[in-house]
Amino acid sequence: MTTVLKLGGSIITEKEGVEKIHEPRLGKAVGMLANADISRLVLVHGGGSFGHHHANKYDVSTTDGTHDPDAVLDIHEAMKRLNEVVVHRLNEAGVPAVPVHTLSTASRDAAGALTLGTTAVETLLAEGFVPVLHGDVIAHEGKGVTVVSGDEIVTALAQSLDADRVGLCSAVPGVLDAENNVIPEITSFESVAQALGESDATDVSGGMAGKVRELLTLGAPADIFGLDDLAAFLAGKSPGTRIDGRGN
Ligand code: IP8
Repeated sequence: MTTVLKLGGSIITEKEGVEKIHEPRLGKAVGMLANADISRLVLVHGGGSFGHHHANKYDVSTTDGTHDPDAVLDIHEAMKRLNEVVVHRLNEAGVPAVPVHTLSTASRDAAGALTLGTTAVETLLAEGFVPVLHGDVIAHEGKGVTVVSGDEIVTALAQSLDADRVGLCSAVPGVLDAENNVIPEITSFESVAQALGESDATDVSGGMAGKVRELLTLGAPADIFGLDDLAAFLAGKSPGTRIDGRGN
C-alpha cells in the first residue's frame, strides 16, 4: 500500500508572513504522522510563505518562467529551507524522513507537461524511508524555469508509483461550496467551477481550483481535508472532499 500525502503550505507556514513556519500546526501534523502506522508513505509539501513570496517577487508561476539565476536560487533555496525544517521535525518525532528536491528530478516540455523522475523515491521507499518532496522551480523548455506546485508533484508521483491512497491536507476541511459547506464528492470541474472562484493573490499555482483540476486527472480517488482530519486519513478513512475524475 503506497500513500502520497501533501501537507499544504498554508498548514505548515504562516501564509501572510515571509518565511514563517506555523509551529503549532507543523507540530500537530508531525505528531499525527509519528503516530500513524503507514508502511510506504511519500510526503510532499507546498510553498506557503516560503515559495510563493519569492515566486511572486520575480513574477514566476507554473506558466510564467524566468532565465534569471538569482530568481531560481531565491525560490529554490527558500523551499529548501522549509523542507529542511519539515524533514528535521519529522526525524525528531521518529519518522525516517529524507529530502528529495524536485528541481533536480523534474522538468517540463515546451507544452508544459511535467516529467518527474521517481527512481530515487521508489528506492528510498523500498529502503524504509519517507521521502519528502516539495513545490519548487524546475527546468521548462523554452521558458527557463517555472514553478511546479506540490499538487502537480502529488499527481505525478501518484501516477508513477501507482499509489493506493492520495491525500491533500489543506487549510480548509475540504472543498467548500458557496455556503461554506464541505462538498463531499467532486467528479468534474464544471460542477464546482463557480463555487471555487479565483485563487488568492499570493498563490502562484492556482489555489483550490488548481488542486481540484489536478486531482481530477488522477487515475485514483483523492481526499482533500483539514489538519484535524489528518489522523483519520492516516488511519485509512476518507475525510473531507473525495475527488474522483475517473468517470470523465
Ligand atoms: O504551494 C509552490 O507549491 P504549492 C512552490 O504546492 C513554489 O503551490 C516554489 C511557489
